[in-house]
Amino acid sequence: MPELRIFYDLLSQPSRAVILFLEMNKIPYESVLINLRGGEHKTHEGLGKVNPFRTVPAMDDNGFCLGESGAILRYLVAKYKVPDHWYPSKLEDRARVDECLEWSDVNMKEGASGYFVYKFLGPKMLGMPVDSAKIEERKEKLDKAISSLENYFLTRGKFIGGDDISIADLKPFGEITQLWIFGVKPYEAGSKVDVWINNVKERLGPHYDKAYKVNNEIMEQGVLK
Ligand SMILES: N[C@@H](CCC(=O)N[C@@H](CS)C(=O)NCC(=O)O)C(=O)O
Repeated sequence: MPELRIFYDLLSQPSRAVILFLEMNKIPYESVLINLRGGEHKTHEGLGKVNPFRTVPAMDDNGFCLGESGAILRYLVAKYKVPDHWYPSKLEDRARVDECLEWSDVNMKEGASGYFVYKFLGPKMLGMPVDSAKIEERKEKLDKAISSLENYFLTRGKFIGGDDISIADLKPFGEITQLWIFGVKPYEAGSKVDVWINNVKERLGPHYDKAYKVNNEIMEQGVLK
């Protein structure tokens, strides 16, 4: 049994980032599935011990417990000595990756996740009332974040960190593709964001299908339409 245990739900964008990284780098781990829609994160005893904030993803590496996908990804990079493109050792290149990760956690998350929750998940699955002002506010943030990707973060190469995939691609990719569940592609066809999304998807290969299994099932059921 691997020493590394990962608590996750594939419906969670940051969980998918960690799972995709582990799968891409063939790092053995034990899966601990936490059913967010069933509210399991609130009650699961193991998750509470590993992450007092009770969010996923969370990690228990032989007793060393950690939350926050960005911290988990950086920890895994250092521990498993993965190919350099994932988190470049060159100072400036690494700083670019960090810049995007920090930016995405606030800006892309507020926009994409916020829009996802206020427009779809909340009203359609969680019984939340429709709040038009919030929907509008989050859509504006989403549009601004997409524009920042288009005009800043995607101006240096095929991927955010340059010519190959890095952990900086995984986070915003997960946020934007979450919106596909209800048929929204918040970027123009043929734009840099569109091309980058396809590049990341292609680079992830068969791991993409595995990580998006739950999203694709929900999409096929049409429950969020
Ligand atoms: N910044 C955190 C976000 C973690 C997070 O909020 N995860 C969500 C699922 S996407 C969650 O567990 N929500 C449960 C809750 O907030 O109670 C990360 O990147 O790991």
